[in-house]
Amino acid sequence: MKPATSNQILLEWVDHWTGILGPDAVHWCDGSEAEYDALADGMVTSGTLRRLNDDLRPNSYLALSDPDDVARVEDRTFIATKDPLDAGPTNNWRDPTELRAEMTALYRDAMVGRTMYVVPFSMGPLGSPIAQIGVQLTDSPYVAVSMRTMTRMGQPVLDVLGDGDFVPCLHSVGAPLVNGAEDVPWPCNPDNRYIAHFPEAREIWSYGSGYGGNALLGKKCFALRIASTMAHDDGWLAEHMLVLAVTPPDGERRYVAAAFPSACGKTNMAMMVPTLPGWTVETIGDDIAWMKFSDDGRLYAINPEAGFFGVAPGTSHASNHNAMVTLHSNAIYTNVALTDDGDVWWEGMTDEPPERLTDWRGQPWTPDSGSPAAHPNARFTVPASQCPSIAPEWEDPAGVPISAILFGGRRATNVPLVTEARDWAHGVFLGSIMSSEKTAAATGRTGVVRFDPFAMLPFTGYNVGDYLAHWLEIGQGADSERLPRLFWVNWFRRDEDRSFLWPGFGENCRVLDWVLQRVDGGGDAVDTPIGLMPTVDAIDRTGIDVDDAAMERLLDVDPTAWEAELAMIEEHYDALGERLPAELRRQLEGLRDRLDA
Ligand code: O2Y
Ligand code: MN
Repeated sequence: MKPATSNQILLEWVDHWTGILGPDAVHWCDGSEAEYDALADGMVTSGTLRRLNDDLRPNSYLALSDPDDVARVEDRTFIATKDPLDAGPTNNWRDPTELRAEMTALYRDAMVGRTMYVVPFSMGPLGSPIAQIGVQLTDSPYVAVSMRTMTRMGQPVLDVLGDGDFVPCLHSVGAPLVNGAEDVPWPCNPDNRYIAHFPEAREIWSYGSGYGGNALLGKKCFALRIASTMAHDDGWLAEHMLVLAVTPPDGERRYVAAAFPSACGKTNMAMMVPTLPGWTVETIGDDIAWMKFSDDGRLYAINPEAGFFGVAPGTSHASNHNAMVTLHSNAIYTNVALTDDGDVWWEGMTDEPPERLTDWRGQPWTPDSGSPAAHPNARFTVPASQCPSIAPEWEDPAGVPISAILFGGRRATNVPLVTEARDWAHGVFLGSIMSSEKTAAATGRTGVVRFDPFAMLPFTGYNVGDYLAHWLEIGQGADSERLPRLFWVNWFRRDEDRSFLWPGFGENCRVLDWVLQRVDGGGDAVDTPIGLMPTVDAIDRTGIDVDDAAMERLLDVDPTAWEAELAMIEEHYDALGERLPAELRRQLEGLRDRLDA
């Protein structure tokens, strides 16, 4: 297939890498449905995909990965900058020259026996002033079709690109088929994985994995790690945030962004079915937000993605009805279980598991098997446009104006249901101390607290101290009246008997209600040492079983418990290194003083 572009830099880059990678063929992806179908058919023939029962899951496929290639590999994720300090203490640093040499040796002839796909993609609606273009070279047809779902992909992207700049993204599964060697369903090279970022050159090189964020380079690698460095340099924000459109009855439509660490229910919240009568909550995005200032001084967000790459286990009509409806067709499932009638299943989808399944390793499975039928990180890849809650304006090239940003985590203790920041700098402080705790599975007791500033710990492509300084600077340069208001939320606080104090899911719209009242200058609040919190009656509890005592516990700030929290924050800050902004230390001292008062 002939490339329909005259972009010389792109053509030369593709030629250069074709020479090194040595593929048998080069395929420029046009992004058409016919191309998607042909690639999927080819993968059904090769055993990479299995077509599901068309009566139950039209136009949908199941992929089972290599058991050693099932998730992002943070220990093999590198930020290569000239100065190690520019990668900072939270990233794995590599010298760019050395890393390029090491990886080029691996890339040599890495695509022998395979086709190299040239995948032009746009992160964000085509032509949006907030969008950016990338081009990924990959030898994985699974990646090529997944990129069609997750991004705007193909010829229209080349048309918009013209002679402009793009982010070069290089990917190989690292499994050449030398001397006509036979292929396997999921080629990869688990002993030699590299997910490398070169922020100074704005380039991504990935090798050895065909899975998710390691291989679909538009997502975490580009839209977060590389984009965060672009955003730092150019005065915008690339964040690990969902975006919602919220419309109260007879109220103004508002847009709320929310950062939660991985595995805190972001996709569920993004597709929330609100329980308050007359409210609508609609989805703009479920994982990543790019936010830029517009001429009116407000921050406008786009969802740079076009699809959802969500965790399947735990997704059900009870936990996320809109996701279940989204998944009715045109999906690729990876590492879920297969039913006898050619449908998919995963833990949590139904109360009772089917009597018999084929598990994610392709083995017969029964409820007595003693292992999960679906891998805990099993995924679905599905177009966002199919989501019943998708907002009509989700592809507006101008983006949507953000009124509030929530910072969340999963904390059994100490962190109240909702706290409003006093001002932008205080909000940045709250974002910097976001944390989650893992329940120790064996005991069900409180586990280790892991701080995850802005839910960006694995995704900031540069020094975390500089990242936090950038957030502070965004506030300094803006009209404070037009900035989003910042809030800290925790749906996961538990009672002494370990039960959750707050019902969560669709009931979280009650917290959104208070948040939007605050944005509008209303909502009853009290000043506490950690920020502004709702009075016990400020959040509408009509129709839910949360009594005053539970609400008091949800909003409790216990100075003794917070002494221990302060010590943890101190330690967390020490680990963030020498570029931690002094302002955040000042904020911490302010908190200490208020707790002591
Ligand atoms: O395991 C992977 O490769 C993907 S991780 C992921 C996927 C979608 C959305 N968020 C995440 C994440 O880790 O935050
Ligand atoms: Mn994520």
